[in-house]
Amino acid sequence: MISLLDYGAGNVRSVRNAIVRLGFRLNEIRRPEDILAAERLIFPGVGAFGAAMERLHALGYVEPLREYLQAGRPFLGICIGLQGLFEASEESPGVPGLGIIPGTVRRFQGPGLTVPHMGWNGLRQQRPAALLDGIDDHRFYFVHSYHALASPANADWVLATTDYGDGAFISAVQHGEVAAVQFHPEKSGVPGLELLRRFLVGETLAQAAGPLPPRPPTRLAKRVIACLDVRSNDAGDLVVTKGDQYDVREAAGGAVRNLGKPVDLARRYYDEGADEITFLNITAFRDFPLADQPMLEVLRRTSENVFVPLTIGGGIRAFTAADGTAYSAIDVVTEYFRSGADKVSIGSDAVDTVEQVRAGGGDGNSAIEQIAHRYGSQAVVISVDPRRVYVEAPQQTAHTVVATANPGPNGERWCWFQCTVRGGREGRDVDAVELARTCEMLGAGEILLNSIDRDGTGTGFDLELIAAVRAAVKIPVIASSGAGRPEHFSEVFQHTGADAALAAGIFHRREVPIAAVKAQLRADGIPVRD
Ligand code: 1PR
Repeated sequence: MISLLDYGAGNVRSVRNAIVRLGFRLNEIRRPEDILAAERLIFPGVGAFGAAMERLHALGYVEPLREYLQAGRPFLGICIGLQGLFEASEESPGVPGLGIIPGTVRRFQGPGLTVPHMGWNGLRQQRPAALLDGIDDHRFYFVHSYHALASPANADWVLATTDYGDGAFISAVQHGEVAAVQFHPEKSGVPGLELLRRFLVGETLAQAAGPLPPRPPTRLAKRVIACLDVRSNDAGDLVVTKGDQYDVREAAGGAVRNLGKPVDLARRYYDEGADEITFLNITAFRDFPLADQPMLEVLRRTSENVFVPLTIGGGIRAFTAADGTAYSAIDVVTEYFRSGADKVSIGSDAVDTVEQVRAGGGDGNSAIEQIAHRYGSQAVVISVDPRRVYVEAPQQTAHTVVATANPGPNGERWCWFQCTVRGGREGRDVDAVELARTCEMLGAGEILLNSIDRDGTGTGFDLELIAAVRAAVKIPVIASSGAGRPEHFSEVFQHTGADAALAAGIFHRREVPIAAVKAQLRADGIPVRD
């Protein structure tokens, strides 16, 4: 019997799904005494260090948890579940951790370093241990802004380190039956599930083999993301569709293009090696998203079988339903997280928020701020839908302009990138650079950067747009729109510093397999997850 310490702070559905998929039954910890009664305990921390510790205190869990850990009983911490074992964290000064491992958790920093550390990175196993032996040469999925450092005082705990920025941080610890990992095994595909299985069956103790050979530094992989634009077709069925420059109908006024069933396609992309899967509910701006039960069902069914990160976007904002009931953006995303999402993406509402902030009307209560506060910045993606606006000279606009190698219709050599809302239907007086910067300041954790000009064209990503936004923020940027060939992915990584690249049409139509994209990246020396 496996006990799950769900202290109600976020999405632990993925951990649950992975455990159930591995054939185990789950026991929920509901009272402090359940902790000491547990046989094997999993602590999947989410959110911020301070919030997690405060919650554990409020629930009366801290003392029994310490007792359980000090007795060396079977334990697996995940992410904040690792950080909480330390004495303190810079994330929440003054809030003590469980104090089982000596050391303070620090924030990543460094010139030009993208934070959070998000994506697939490797491990340098420090000593033999059945938990990792033989799977330590795979990459695992990380998402965190804070990290623990190895020191002489905690040397006997360190099982693996991972390189990021200028140094290495602790990515796995183990002491007897107590283990914890900074990455998310439940989101790390087959090797992640294997690690979980080993913990669940009790195959975790160190083997008697000799010391391991030194490992080369690890590298964060560039992510390849499959995107499913989802909406109801004219018959009312939820389908994956795909537009050309955001027009998803076959011909003017024709039927909505139908490229497959969302759950089946997501499963296919997981099997084919997608590093993440994104669902965009593209017409959710019209209706209240929580009324869209089929979409929630898609998420639930996908998360049962897909063990890489899932993002969902569309319609995330505060909403007043027809009966007058007011829902906050938190109500909407809580339902998405409960249904299996790991991240949510906000489009139109982010543009409204940036306009308000610019006008001095930011009240600290935007959807971005609320969600980042409650679920952590890493869970908040901003989906940007920009369109080029050409100008003859930079002085013609107050927006951030770029000199373009693709001149406008009248030979204009400059352009800015105008944000739109409602699926490109309405342009606003906000540019993509300002949007990205302001949303980062408000707490967003990642930018999904589309391009209406390039969407569905297969002519390659808009490198000028992506480079401009990438240079403006420290959070990860996902390049999107226009991929037509594997070479386009290498190009976007080499020329813009994007952290991930997303495509839709070429994958849906089976024109380019994900494996071909990764083979190209590998051939060009760009790190990818196998
Ligand atoms: O504004 O918060 O309700 O969110 C709506 C979301 O739906 C936004 O993320 C917006 O990007 C998306 N969306 C709205 N209308 C469309 C449309 O196509 N008519 N899709 C739409 C955006 C763009 C990409 C696409 C890439 C790659 N789709 O996500 O997948 O361009 O395509 P390609 O590889 O085929 O070129 P809100």
